[in-house]
Amino acid sequence: MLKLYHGASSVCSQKARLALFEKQLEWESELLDLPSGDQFHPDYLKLNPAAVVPTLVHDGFVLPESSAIIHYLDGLGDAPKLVPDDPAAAAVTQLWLVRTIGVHEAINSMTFATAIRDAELQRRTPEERERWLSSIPNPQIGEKRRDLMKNGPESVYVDGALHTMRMTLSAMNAALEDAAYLTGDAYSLADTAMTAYIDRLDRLALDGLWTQTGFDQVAPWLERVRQRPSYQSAVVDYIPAEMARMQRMSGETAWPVISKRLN
Ligand SMILES: N[C@@H](CCC(=O)N[C@@H](CS)C(=O)NCC(=O)O)C(=O)O
Repeated sequence: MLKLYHGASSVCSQKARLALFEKQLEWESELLDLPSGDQFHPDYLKLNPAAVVPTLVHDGFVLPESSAIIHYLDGLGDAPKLVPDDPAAAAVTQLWLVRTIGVHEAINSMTFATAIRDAELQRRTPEERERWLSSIPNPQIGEKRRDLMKNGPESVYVDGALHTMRMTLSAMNAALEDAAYLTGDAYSLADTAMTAYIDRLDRLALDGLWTQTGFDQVAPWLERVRQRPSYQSAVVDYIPAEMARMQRMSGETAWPVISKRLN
């Protein structure tokens, strides 16, 4: 049996769920409440010592890392393979999976600088916030979040994220100039890997990162991948309307500052 430990609105959980639905696999859900700290429960830390989601468990085999998970899932079940047969297209698919590690960091920065910051500033006092930040096991991550909480869209981490996203969106745009999907005319695991990240930016009303920068192929691609049934089941069904509204509002407020930082 496949069991996925995941978070409702976490992008890398969405990515793993997209693969489960694309592959039409049966799976059991273990939903963690990340804002409440379920990821630090000692039982979960045995599966994922980094205290992050997602983690896949398949008949006792434990696999963290969303890109490794979706690659593994592609080898299961009877649905058509999402990694292309052609060796070059397969290698390009692999390249997109590797790229998503850096993309994840960028999306994490953009989300913490906007929607999560707004929510945290409302729900914790400065003392509670400091206790939360100091309890983060990896001090580098704690430092990054402290800066994002303090400076929001003016954080230096937003500059880093914008740099990563510019390179990523440029590579996407180039790939999509003469193909419907990232590795050609057929949907592949590269599209599964990238959907949740671009979708998050759009939900944060940061679509100006491609609509105002000449990366014209990105919006139609996002529309295409959103038309797939997997998008409704893996992403939309897990995002409460109020959260969707807050994400958009936070991003809209931050966009004037963020857009000035594009160069
Ligand atoms: N590279 C990892 C990133 C995992 C990750 O950072 N997950 C986030 C959610 S998208 C998380 O669990 N955050 C909880 C926390 O930071 O406390 C992957 O893609 O699986």
